[in-house]
Amino acid sequence: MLVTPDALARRDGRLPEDIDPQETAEWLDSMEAVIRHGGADRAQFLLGSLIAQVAKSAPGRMSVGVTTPYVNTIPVEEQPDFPGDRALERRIKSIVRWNAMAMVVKANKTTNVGGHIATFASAATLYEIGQNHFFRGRTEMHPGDVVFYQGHASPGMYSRAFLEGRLDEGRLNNFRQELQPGGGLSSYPHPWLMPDFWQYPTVSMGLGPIMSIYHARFNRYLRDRGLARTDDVRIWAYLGDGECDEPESLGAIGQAGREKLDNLTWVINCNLQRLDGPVRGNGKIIQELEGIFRGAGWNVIKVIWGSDWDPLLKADHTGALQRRMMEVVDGEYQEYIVKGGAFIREYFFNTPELKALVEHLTDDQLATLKRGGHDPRKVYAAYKSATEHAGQPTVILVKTVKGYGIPGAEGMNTSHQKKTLSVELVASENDLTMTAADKAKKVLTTALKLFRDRFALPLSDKQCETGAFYHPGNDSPEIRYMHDRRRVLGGFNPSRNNTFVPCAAPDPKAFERLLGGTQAGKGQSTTLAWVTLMQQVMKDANVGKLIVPIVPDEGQTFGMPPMYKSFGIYSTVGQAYNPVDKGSLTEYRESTTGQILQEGINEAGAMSSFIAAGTAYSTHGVNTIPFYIYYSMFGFQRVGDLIWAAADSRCRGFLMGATAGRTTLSGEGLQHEDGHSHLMAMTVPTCRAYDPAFGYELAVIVEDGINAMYVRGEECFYYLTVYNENYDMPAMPEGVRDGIIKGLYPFKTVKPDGAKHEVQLLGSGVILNEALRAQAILAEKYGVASTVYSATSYTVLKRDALACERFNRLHPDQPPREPYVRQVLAGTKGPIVATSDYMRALPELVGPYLDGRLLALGADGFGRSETRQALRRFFEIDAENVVVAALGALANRDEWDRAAVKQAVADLGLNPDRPDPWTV
Ligand SMILES: Cc1ncc(C[n+]2csc(CCOP(=O)(O)OP(=O)(O)O)c2C)c(N)n1
Ligand SMILES: [Mg+2]
Repeated sequence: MLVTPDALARRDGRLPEDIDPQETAEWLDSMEAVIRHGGADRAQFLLGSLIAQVAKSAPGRMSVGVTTPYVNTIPVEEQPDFPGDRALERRIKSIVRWNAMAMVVKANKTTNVGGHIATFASAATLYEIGQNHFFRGRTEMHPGDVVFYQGHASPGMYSRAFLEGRLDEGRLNNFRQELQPGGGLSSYPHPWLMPDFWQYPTVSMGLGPIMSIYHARFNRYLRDRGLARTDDVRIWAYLGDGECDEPESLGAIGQAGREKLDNLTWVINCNLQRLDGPVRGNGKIIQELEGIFRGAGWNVIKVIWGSDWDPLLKADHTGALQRRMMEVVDGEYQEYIVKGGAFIREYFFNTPELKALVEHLTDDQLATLKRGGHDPRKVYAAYKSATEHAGQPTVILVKTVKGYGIPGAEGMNTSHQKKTLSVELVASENDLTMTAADKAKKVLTTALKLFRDRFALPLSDKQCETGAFYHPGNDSPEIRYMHDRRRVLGGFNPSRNNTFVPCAAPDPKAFERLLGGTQAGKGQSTTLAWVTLMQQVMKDANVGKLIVPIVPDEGQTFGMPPMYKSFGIYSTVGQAYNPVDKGSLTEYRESTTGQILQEGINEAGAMSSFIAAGTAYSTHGVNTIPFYIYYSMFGFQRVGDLIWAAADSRCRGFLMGATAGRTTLSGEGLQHEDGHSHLMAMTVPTCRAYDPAFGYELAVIVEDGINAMYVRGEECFYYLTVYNENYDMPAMPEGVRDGIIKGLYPFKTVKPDGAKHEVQLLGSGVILNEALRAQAILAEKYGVASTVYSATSYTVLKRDALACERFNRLHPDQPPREPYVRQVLAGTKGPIVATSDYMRALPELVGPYLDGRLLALGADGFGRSETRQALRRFFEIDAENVVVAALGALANRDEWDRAAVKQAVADLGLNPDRPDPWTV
């Protein structure tokens, strides 16, 4: 016997037994009468009053349900007329289905590039209704709606674009083969690879959903700050039901509810399946999601049953059908798809009363009773209602069949991975005259014909057999209709605005304050230098208003509160309370025109805001410049996939990894001390990462970064680590600007009288100070000359060196290019010792270009709670260790005596026999 959720709930004691069914029936009858005469609102009112009454008598015992019955939210009487030509739209949809399927089947005939058929098959109606009636395209007057398309439904979008004349057959033939002549099509939505087509990447599950929420919120920000007109822009996000298990998918829905983002519509394709099997075999995903979303303040619209079910529900006078709908679990609904009409009659309509309801229907008719997501009228009604709903975001929970109409795939657990069509050909199985290849061909061609017949496609047997793409011709009614509809809606979607209008450059004055350094004894950290810089740049006439500072509840750690007061924290409702620190210089001031996005403890949300702000140059033609500042450990490590998505999105802006370094954030320990984010930054192709030591370096990098991205139009974003250690900031020396940006420049040379030996010392970030201290010890104690270099970016140096190496390799007959790091260091003398608050692997990136001279020290291993000095000694990156490393390297070149190095180890207090720091 089937264990229903209700039965389970009773067994667990969550639902009481019905001890008086007669009384229950009377109550239900009265409620029925209320609905008939007073409508649903009256019923809701009475229910509310009843609950209040019970709550008074039995305080704390009452809980109000957050789910509604397992039927469509919009009753058939309230369903609007369908405004389109249903027959024509069905034909268009069938052609889109065919080409989407053919694209994947074709690609996998001769390659193993993969692709998905079943997902779009289940979602075709959901997208076609959007395309014909809702999604707006970009015009001069309207920036277009932003649609986060479900990533692996992409063949459907390409197929439609082919009919629209935007992609030619050659591109379709090269689905998932992007390097072919004439170009191909990327597997999933990737703006980096198809910059005039896709707007946002989605296929890493959960990222599309969270990005869509923060995008919708950022549109409010743009409006309230007078930067763009966004009221009329709708954000649509298409998700899978399995995708809802990702924490990022549902983790931010409270934000959307709280902020009343009625510019946001989510469509969750509840085909009840994910990759391996059912999403909630033992439960009901639609009911579960309904409760979660309603609790988070969303408007929930369920589209469960197609129109064929309307008369059955109407005839269901006792409510038996509705109860049965509720009691069957998703795993069993999936079985109905696979087992067919007779099975459904036997097991779904499992009582004489239910069987009587469907006795006029044949088994075939039972098998094709549609789910709501395959009924254009139901989907249209839901979209219309969602777009007209004010004051809340809407989620539309749509029930569909995975692999709808695909022979061999419908409802099967294997449907997600299907890359071809198949049917069982029992007759030919034992036919010894056929080869395996012939059989496979026959299976496929038979299945293709079945597909054609199911969707009434005007294809000959021959066309069918070859799996050719089908285009009905530009003058056909289908194509004309498509174009008409898209014209009315403003143009094609997806479509990415690929033009960039540069900003006027910021006034260099905004950066000058940091160039002069700090007064002696009045040190500053690079984080505070950034706050100082922001306060100047945010007042700049050209870019000030465009700056979007983003922070996840660490503003106090970073010294930002003065910014709260002067620039305000953005809030859609302003500030409905008096902040406790009102009137102080650091007042926590919220305002509808506030400039700062304070995201709470939510790095993923903050990163999504960064993406929305950093891509507004494309979506809205507004060059907002995000500066997202966070604990550097909670960036690449915690939300690395969103950073990857930012890069794919062609996002611009500055990521500020604060409290950086494995030894500088003293005290915090293993979880907080970052000694590797720069290595991770290197993995993101459009990320330019810097580790500045001084305020002036920071100013130069930020100024050049703004100019690079927003004036010169370079498509990248920056990652800068800033530290919380205070020290005197020197004034900028002459002639170092170029070196700061290229990643390396000589900062200070010390040559004691009579020095015979020389070393080169590289330092980065705060640890440059240790290199400087080492320089002094080397000079004073050992008479060794040295030059200290500030290595602002090993990763920038590395990329330049790679480009030179590659050029030289492929152009052996041309004058070789010299990597910048060699231009600076190849002509110098002696060993090169590098130290930083990051792993050794970071400086070692440039090792191959330095003739074996580089010796890197670094903070390899887990951080731990200690003082800075103790940690620097522990990781062997401090001045004393640099000195020993330099002397040892000289000894290796026979320029220093080994015994003298041993003596230095003792003199400088180092313990040579402790274990490797990365092992403890
Ligand atoms: C973060 C992440 N994990 C895993 C995957 C691999 N993956 C792609 S689609 C899919 C199943 C999707 O199921 P569902 O969300 O229900 O979408 P449907 O295809 O059923 O519409 C999985 C596991 C992924 N793309 N991203
Ligand atoms: Mg699914």
